[in-house]
Amino acid sequence: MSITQITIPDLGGANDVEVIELCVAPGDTVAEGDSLIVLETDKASMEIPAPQAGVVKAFHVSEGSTCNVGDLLADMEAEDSAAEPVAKAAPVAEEEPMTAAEPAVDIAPVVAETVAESAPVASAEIDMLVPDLGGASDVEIIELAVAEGDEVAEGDTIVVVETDKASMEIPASAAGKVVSLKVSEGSKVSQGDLMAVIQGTVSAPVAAPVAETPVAATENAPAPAPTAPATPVATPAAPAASAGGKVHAGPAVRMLARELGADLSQVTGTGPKGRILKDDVHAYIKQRLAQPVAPAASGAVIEQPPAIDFSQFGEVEKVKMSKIHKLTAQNMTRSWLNVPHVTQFDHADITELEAFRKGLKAEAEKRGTKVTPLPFMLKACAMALRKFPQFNVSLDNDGEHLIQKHYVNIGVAVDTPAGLVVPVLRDVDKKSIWQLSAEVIEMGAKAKDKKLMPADMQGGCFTISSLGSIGGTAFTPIVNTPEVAILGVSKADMQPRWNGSEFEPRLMMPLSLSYDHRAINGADAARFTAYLGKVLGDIRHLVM
Ligand code: CAO
Repeated sequence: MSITQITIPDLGGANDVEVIELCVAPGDTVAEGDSLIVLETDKASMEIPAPQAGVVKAFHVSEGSTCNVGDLLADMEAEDSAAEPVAKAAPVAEEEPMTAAEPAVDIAPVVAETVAESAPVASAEIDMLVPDLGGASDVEIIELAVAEGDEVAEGDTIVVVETDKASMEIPASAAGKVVSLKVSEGSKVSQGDLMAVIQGTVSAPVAAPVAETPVAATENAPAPAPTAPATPVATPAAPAASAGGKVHAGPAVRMLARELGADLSQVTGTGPKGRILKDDVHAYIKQRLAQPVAPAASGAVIEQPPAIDFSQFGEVEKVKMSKIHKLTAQNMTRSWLNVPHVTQFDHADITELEAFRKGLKAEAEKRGTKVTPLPFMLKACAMALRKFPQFNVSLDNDGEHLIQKHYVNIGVAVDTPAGLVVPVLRDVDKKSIWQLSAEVIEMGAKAKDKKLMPADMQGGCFTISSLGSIGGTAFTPIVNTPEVAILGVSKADMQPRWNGSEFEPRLMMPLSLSYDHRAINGADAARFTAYLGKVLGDIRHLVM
């Protein structure tokens, strides 16, 4: 195994160039052409690629340090130690390595010499022309950094263009107001094309290109380095970071963002001067994945259906949605879009339960209350949540953990004129049927009188949505996230059931258990509803 010492290549004459990013760590395996570090002068940033495949053993530079041509950059162990050791790396754009023997690319737009010759002139409309793009033509505009009407400072990026070798920010050479933009994202431009018209005080009529990565020389072609426009320019090239909060990222980072679908304007840069690093893009994507998906109503997730003027079909009226209605719509959409739902259907034979419940009527009246099947459902679900703790979890946002709850709070969906609300009953497993009956009545009344406090609707582990007093044979409730399951209860109905020798009438209550298939599997769901059927079928189990 041979160790190759990689040195800093010719930096186009620049000295004391700052290392702004180490792209790999010691121990990392890199392919030939992978970026090792990113350097930044006051005019351009450049990535120094590995001249060969291998393992990075050590760096001799660190972030924030400065370096010059010939300085030791890193030690690398060649992947194939028999291969000819490469002594020097050359600065390249993206993927096209330049041999050390070739003349160095002049990475900086040559503009400074002309500065003194230009004097500011009075307010005027200035045509911002596309400067020399290092010989490249028909270059794609990948980003418009300003909009018409924007005030720009001198040096602010107007557009970002990208060749197959480098991306460049083209800055404004003067401060002023963007009167009109003459290009759009995706359009192709060449030197001399009109980009924009700026109204302002200026000293020269063209912009200077700022190379984010020097355009590389190739074996056969001279380096198409961005050079000074033919006409004199007033200002030295701006640093790659543009003022005004514009995106400040190198081409490799831009490419990564495009591959991952990251909007760089949303990414927080942690590099020097707010520069966006690859790690920032990865962190942003990770955070986005962990976030609940934005409601579709915002248009952020799925395309909105087209707006229709219904008045063309008949008389209409626009009715304002209540706050609860809007919140419910958002919550339902979020759950529907995020949760892979499955619904398990079953029946519970509540013939005996109903006989028992009806027998409680006199005592209930004495206590000033009423017992419906719901408190029994609550109690049975609480027992099922204890027996099947995988139903009493929430998925952690990190995508790697479940939050196991050791308390049993159950929400009850209540339909009110103002909308659907879900008050939560606490510690259901520890309460009697009498207590639960009283709480259901109290919570239902509070819900209808709009007296529920936010705390009354928080902390649920599981929800019951009962349509039993209304009708229906089954439905598919939507999981009340961050819970992972919800039980829908439909109207109990007398049905003929085969008891082994004959059909007999039994009161069957339909159960519809919707669950988050990321947390619960189908077999568990079937066991859960079967268990509910067993407990409700013989309520002596409730005291076991
Ligand atoms: N099968 C057959 N009958 C049922 C039943 C079922 N699954 N569930 C309840 N019933 C009966 C009750 O026994 C009661 O009849 P009796 O007076 O003859 O005993 C009648 O239906 C009315 O019950 P209720 O609705 O007053 O009480 P509840 O405990 O079932 O429900 C609450 C409580 C708060 C949910 C209720 O007050 C309510 O608002 N219900 C409306 C339905 C609703 O909003 N559901 C939410 C759906 S939103 O997804």
